[in-house]
Amino acid sequence: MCSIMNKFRVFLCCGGDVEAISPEATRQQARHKKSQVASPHTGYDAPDHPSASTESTSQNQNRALSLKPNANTLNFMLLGTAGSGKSTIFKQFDRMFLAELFTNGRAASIILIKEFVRACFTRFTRLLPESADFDSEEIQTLAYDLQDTDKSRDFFDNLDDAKIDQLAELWIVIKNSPGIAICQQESDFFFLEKLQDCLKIDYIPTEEDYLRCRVETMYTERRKYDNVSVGKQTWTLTLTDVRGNKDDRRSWFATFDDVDYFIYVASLADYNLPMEEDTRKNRLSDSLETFGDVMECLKTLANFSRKGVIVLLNKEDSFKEKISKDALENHFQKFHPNKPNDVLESKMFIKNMFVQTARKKGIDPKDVDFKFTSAIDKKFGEKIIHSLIKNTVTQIIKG
Ligand SMILES: Nc1nc2c(ncn2[C@@H]2O[C@H](COP(=O)(O)OP(=O)(O)OP(=O)(O)O)[C@@H](O)[C@H]2O)c(=O)[nH]1
Ligand SMILES: [Mg+2]
Repeated sequence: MCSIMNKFRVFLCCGGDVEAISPEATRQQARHKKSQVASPHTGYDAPDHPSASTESTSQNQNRALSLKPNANTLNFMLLGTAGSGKSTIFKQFDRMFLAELFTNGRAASIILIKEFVRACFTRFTRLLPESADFDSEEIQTLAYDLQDTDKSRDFFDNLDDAKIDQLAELWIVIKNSPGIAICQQESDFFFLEKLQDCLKIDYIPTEEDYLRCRVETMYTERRKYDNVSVGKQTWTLTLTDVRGNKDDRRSWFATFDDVDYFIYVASLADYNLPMEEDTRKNRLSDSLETFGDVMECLKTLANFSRKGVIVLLNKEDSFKEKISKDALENHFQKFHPNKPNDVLESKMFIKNMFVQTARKKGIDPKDVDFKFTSAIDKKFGEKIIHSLIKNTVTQIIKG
């Protein structure tokens, strides 16, 4: 019993007393709860032993959060523009506190990944230049057919080994074509590079595959995690995930009053991408503006002093890879680094833009926590979620 408890107990070194957060109780409860994703069950790989040297969130926030007396519920809300990584973080919460749901989601993602690969082919074949170098007429015809959504669906519905090999050949043509690499989004290359595995009939998605699988959120989703032990107390967490598309952002603000902690997710890797909703606009600039709108709204709340805000500067892994090929200074003219293509200088410049945005909106940046993250990281739960919850509870108790 003792060893089981230790397995799931994370000791966080965030300053002050060392406290334990145990998702074990939540897991037990989850086993009895009906899962919200109906799909076949596969064996769940228990997470690694949480490390004793987990990274703490910085202690920027100098405000004490205080909830209603005797409250034991914490409401978190994910905000951020489309594709920034909110739902990936939602999955990471599931992984920690509703493991069975995570496992079911992973199993169900087989079909989503296949559709994702199909959509990538349709998008990329439409971008292929006239000069694309095809090895055969067969592959050229395939490239032409896949541009059409219906034809590509038909092709993917009737896959066999020969067709998968043709796709692999076409993928080589696509990735060697000029201009394609620059407009990729995180998971495109990841899945296309291994399409011969993930289109096979016996494919089982790994945890990373599930975290990398992109499904645009269409409606606000809310999840409740019961019996999350923090220190000696048990808490109920709720987590709200919203749609980041420009058209839906107005709806976010309606429920701000009930939220205790806002998690604003911004993708560092957006610095060189146009928005899908408006291709003339840079995604990172849009995220900064949206963050400004959120700050402005928060400032007007009567109970703002009781709320926490963290900005997760996400996709650090992808950002590091991209910066060496396409410098931030190419896209943000005000950025004059000492060293070209420098990752640290670049990410600090982006962080500073968020800090300045908060300040401009009348929010003291000390009241906002900032953290560089990679939401697909296996240890995201242990590194970020645990310390976020622990810090929140600590502040509430102090308050
Ligand atoms: N490489 C990398 N990919 C990430 C990271 N975080 C998220 N992604 C990927 O980015 C894509 C978009 O992530 P989502 O979580 O669906 O984005 P979202 O914010 O929920 O977007 P909407 O639902 O449209 O509002 C997915 O393919 C994720 O796997 C990260 O830290 N690194
Ligand atoms: Mg989403």
